Amino acid sequence: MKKLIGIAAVSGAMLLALTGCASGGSAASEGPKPLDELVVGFAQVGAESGWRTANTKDIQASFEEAGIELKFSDAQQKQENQIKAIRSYIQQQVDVIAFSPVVETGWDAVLNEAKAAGIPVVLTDRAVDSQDDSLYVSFLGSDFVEEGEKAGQWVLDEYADASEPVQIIQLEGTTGAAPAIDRAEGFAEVISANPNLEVVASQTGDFTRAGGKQVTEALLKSNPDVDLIYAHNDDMGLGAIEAIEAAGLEPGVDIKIVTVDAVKDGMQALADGKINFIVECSPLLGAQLVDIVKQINDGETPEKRIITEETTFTQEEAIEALPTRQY
Ligand code: GYE
Repeated sequence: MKKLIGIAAVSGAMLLALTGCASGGSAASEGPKPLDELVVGFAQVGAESGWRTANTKDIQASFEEAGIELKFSDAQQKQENQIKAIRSYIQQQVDVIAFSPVVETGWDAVLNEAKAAGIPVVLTDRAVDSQDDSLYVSFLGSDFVEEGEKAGQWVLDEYADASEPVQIIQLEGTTGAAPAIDRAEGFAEVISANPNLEVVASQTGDFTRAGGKQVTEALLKSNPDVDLIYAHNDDMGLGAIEAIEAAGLEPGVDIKIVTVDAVKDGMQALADGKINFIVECSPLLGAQLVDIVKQINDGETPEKRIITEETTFTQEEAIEALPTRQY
């Protein structure tokens, strides 16, 4: 009897091994690699904002802690650089490629190359706009439409009693980037409930402080009666603060400011009364990315969409949260 069970167990194991081979996944058929033999290539967007710096640090620290080698490249906000980095990771036959696509479109060719090479791709933070969702294993990041809706909801509530038009300037993120497209969409959708809320100008500041400052300087001249600035990230809001102060006005009072991210500098400006409301977008994606890489290595299928949990901050809440804020 014992012998029979033994045989059954062996043939069961053989069957498993066979089906493993048949599924064709290289990690699954060869079995998991020891973590210190795994190599992950990460193609980062750039270093455009406080959010990005925090994101890079967190990802690097998480892989270091997990004992997994991380090859890192900074594309300086240029898609061509990211594509080059991904091609070089394919050539180096890394085990997993992860990247945060600077813009949504134009990835199919290089992602097909990764697929043909049998290298799984994980999207972190930003999405691609591709019809073929077999080109990536998982997408880990925020719901940017919801972030825009939360910003819009604050504006809607703040001006609920307004009987006159409220003039809004929008500082957009990088043109074509998922967070710029989605944060504009969610915001527009919510504020459309009150016809008094009017976006009088909308321009990209490329998610940078310098961009936010420059665009605000110019737009304040053409829109001197603006009531509120909605910036797609803290850095552009911080740039807007500089431009508003240089124009002799008081940010947060004469012109209200709503931003997205909640990095330390943004939270400080919120606590100081210069920003009025911040929608959180968490850059701490490292630990979850490590988990996804481990699942792939173990031959498991990670969830296709993993959404980051986030909150919002008023000025009072920022004062409370600042002392323990990690980034
Ligand atoms: O909000 C912004 C950064 O993709 C969510 O990129 C990210 C955005 C973030 O430059 O600060």
